[in-house]
Amino acid sequence: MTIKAIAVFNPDNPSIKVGGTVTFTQENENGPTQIDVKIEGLTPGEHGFHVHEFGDNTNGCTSAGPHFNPNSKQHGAPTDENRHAGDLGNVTASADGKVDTKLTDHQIKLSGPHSVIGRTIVIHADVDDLGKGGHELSLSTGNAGSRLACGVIGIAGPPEERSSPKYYFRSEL
Ligand SMILES: [Cu+2]
Ligand SMILES: [Zn+2]
Repeated sequence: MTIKAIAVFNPDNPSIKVGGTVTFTQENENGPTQIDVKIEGLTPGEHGFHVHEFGDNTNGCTSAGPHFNPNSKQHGAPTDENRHAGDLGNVTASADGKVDTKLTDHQIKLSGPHSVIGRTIVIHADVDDLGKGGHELSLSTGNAGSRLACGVIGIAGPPEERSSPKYYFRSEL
């Protein structure tokens, strides 16, 4: 049975107008998850992109905690065996600050004990060095800098309910 989940980004700092949506689709229990990423308001270039452990945004994106890491691994690239389950590497923003891309990942699950539903997806200010940068933070966070925006991953409603995607900026609420 196909499971769908969605996260809507809220900027961590209202002066930074980063918004967007991330949709997750897993067609069967043992298969990969498709991740459709649409973000705007970024600086051009690569930005670290991860699932963090907690679906808690009490203190903005900080309360989402560390990278989701149920298997006690080191930080790595999405293609590495030794990686946090939440490590999705980087997404690249175009010259006009937009990301519109699709990822496929085998460690992101929408069911079972390691499901990411109820956790938080985070987009960072800087590039994730994928554990290879030699910085003291490389093996824990990829040294990807501050958390620009984040959204709790929830169960998606029917597509017709969100046929015209809306980005929610705090300044508009
Ligand atoms: Cu992160
Ligand atoms: Zn990580």
